[in-house]
Amino acid sequence: MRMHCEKLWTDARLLTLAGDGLGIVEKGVLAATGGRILYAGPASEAPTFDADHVVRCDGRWITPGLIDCHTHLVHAGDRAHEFELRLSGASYEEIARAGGGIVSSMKATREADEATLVTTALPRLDALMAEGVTTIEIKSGYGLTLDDELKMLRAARRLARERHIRVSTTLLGAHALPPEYASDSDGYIDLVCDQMIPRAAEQGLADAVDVFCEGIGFNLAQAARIFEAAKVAGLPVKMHAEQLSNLNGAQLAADAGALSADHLEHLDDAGVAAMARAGTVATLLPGAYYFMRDNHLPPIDALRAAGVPMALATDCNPGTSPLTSLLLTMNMGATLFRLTVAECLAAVTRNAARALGLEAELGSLDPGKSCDLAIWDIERPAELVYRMGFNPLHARIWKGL
Ligand code: DI6
Ligand code: FE
Repeated sequence: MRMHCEKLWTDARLLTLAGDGLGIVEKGVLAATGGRILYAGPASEAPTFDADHVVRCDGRWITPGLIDCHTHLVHAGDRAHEFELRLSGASYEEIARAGGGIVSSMKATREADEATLVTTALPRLDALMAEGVTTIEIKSGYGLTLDDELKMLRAARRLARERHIRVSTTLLGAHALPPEYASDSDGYIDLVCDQMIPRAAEQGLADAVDVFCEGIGFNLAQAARIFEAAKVAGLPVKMHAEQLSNLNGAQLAADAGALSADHLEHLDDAGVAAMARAGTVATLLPGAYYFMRDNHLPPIDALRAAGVPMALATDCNPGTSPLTSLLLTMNMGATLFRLTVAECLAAVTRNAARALGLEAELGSLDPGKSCDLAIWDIERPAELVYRMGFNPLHARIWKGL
């Protein structure tokens, strides 16, 4: 059989991530047309392609483009000074009570205009892209007024026009209580539900809605109201759940059909079971665990045993995870959380796509999916997880280009 294709990568080793495993193909080819994968598999079983353009890979490995499915990439300022304070003994809570923490990033973000938010986010985005990231999720959550949250989301959308990358945006209006609502958290939730969610949806600025369900964030009843408003607006939901304590947020999220529940250090068995039933992805964020010197591990064995799909993401944010390397995130997932190499690789491809509701489009080298690829100068897949601070990316392809 002869078949035309625009682009053909030959002499490649593939990690297709199709199905359940890594999908290793030792002598592979990958064909694409119109930005979509036509074929990815053994050269011996491939049709004979008439390609407009052939790229020889000399045995390099091709994986799906990496997906960072949980970031707060758009924000102004940094918290390096608070890091210094923590090094001399102050706690995250003390710093927050003294007007630092999320509120200090909120002030800087409110003061910044949209263009400044874009300019300051670009170096972080470039760092991720340099390691083969082709899709990124970006949350709002440092504006905490209607206008400032929409401004953050517009900045996130603009990043997608500045660079060759797909951006999935999430409204996280319920990230923290802004000082002007200090004694009226339900009043703030009214603002999120009655204004932020409907406006963001109408303007096409949000692909999902998130809530920080935590003692220092919002309670279960408030999270439930956010989910209800998101449903009315036709937006999928996710949750920052059980990071510092167990509020049974993941169960609420799973029962609401959430795409993912994220962090999960304090998740219990009932939460695991609810997530397994609902097919909610567990998005693990080892960068925050590391940077906060947390020592309460998420229940990895229970998640694995229950078959809950696990994703890994940077959680890139100025306060608890100033991390812009998805490769290092995989290393932390393995070293700190004891994920296997195969689990780490699925966690930044197939399962990360699912955490964004984009599994039909992304996350594996299946025919029909977007031709988003990372081509690596490595001898074996484990090298992508094993090294720390080394980038073996040879080429990055987004939508076939
Ligand atoms: N959980 C976190 O760890 C971050 N946000 C969240 O919901 C904290 C963000 C910050 O400190 O700026
Ligand atoms: Fe986060």
